[in-house]
Amino acid sequence: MTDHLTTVAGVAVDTRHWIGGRRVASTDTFTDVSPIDGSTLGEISRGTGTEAAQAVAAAKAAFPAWAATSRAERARILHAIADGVEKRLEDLAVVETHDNGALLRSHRRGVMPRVAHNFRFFADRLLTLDHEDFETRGHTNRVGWDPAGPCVLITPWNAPLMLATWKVAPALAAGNTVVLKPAEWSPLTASLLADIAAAAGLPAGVLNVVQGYGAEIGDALTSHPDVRRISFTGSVPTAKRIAASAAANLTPLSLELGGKSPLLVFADADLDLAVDLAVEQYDNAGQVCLAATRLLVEEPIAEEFTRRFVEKASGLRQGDPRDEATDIGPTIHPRQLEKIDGFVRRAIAAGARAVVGGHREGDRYYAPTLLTEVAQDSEIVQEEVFGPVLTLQTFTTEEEAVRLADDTRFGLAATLATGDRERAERVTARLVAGTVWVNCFFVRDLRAPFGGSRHSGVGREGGTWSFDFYCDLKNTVTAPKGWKDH
Ligand code: TXE
Repeated sequence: MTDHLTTVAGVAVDTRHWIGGRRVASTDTFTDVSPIDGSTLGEISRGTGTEAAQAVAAAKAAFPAWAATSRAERARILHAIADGVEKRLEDLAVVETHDNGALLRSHRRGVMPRVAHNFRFFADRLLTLDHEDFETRGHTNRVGWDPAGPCVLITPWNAPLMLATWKVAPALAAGNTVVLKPAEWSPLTASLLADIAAAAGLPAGVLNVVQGYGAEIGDALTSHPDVRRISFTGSVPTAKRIAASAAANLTPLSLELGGKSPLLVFADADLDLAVDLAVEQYDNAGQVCLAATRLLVEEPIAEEFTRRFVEKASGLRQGDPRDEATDIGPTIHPRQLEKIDGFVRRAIAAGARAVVGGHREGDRYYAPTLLTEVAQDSEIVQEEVFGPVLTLQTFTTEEEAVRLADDTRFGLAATLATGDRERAERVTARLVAGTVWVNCFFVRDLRAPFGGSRHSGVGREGGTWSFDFYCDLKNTVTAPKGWKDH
């Protein structure tokens, strides 16, 4: 053991940056604590402009060779990374749970298998990505994808490795090199990913990982003239800062931001299903950008819906995320708990009623909460809380439901519970949302686009859309004349 290794539940994690195929320490560190019990997980190298510049330089140096590597070889290495993720699945799941407090059983069975799938999917997609040819008066147009160059990928803490690999996998598949900056509250699995990628044979400098506070290292990454793409998942205020910083070089951005998504429950819905969908919104202690935190329920069934919801929500078990029986874990950080509580206190002061919860549970948990009697223009209805806090409003007509659903500055997702197919089509057509789920929630196919409108983001990830973002499209027009062999 050296000073630079920390051990989390028996798993050794290097706390230094990963730059140009080697570990690099900063003189300064920050303390990474576990949301489970506040224990110190490690002293993490705290990067600044120096490490940002080193990492971008390493990504730039590695770019020509990686871009020129055959697609088949790139795909082979991505599959090898997926193999590595699968081999270390338990390590990744355990470390992630200690670092961000989300359920161990979800990490084991859902999240980490999907991390591996992210690499496999984009590796396979790369191999079927073909140029397109058109003919214009005897000239050929050949449209192809050129890798863009070094990419900066900045990720949040709510699903650290999952969201990081949504970006890393397509960026690498497309032939780019990357600098990944994980969130300071959950940096550990990114470090393990660096180990896995190196063991899988990814050349030095193709994937770099730098750690640190956004305010200290972020600008040096996002304003760097050698960076060709920036992909960010996180909050709206940070997205605005990044966009301003990227503007200096007109660096293209992909922004996946927050939401205040609605769940519309119509009187013709399967009520048990609707209640299940509503209670599911407490997953990951509500720290999910897609969460449908605004329940909009048709008046005649509102009372019965609320009764069943309360019954079901009251049965949820909150506690240690390592325990298989736990439904809801802790919030990521005492600061986030404070923020959640502030939202709820202000809502109650403004006249809201807590039908369920409405308070902290000790210093790490927030009780699953449902607030009624909330005004459409109130803070609690308009702003993303990022905690287990739902509001319930009623509507009497489809028209009113659509109006309420769409009346926020976000546009990430919407969920409908209805037994009427025509209604589902009508309502879906009118909603502004990157994803609409009908009688289901959280079903995600990587072939489909994912992203939001308005303040929920810019651009889409997934399928060919990821390649469109991480590549420069080039059209080559070739004449039939001028050839020596003619
Ligand atoms: O996010 P930030 P925070 C929302 C949610 C939450 C709130 C605050 O409402 O309560 O955001 O979370 C990096 N230049 N979401 O403060 O600041 C930072 O280091 C470059 C929704 O943790 O957006 C981290 O890696 N980078 C969201 C990443 O940005 C900067 C998930 C996200 O941090 C930077 C997370 C800068 N100037 C929070 N400043 C979702 N959509 O899922 C910070 N960062």
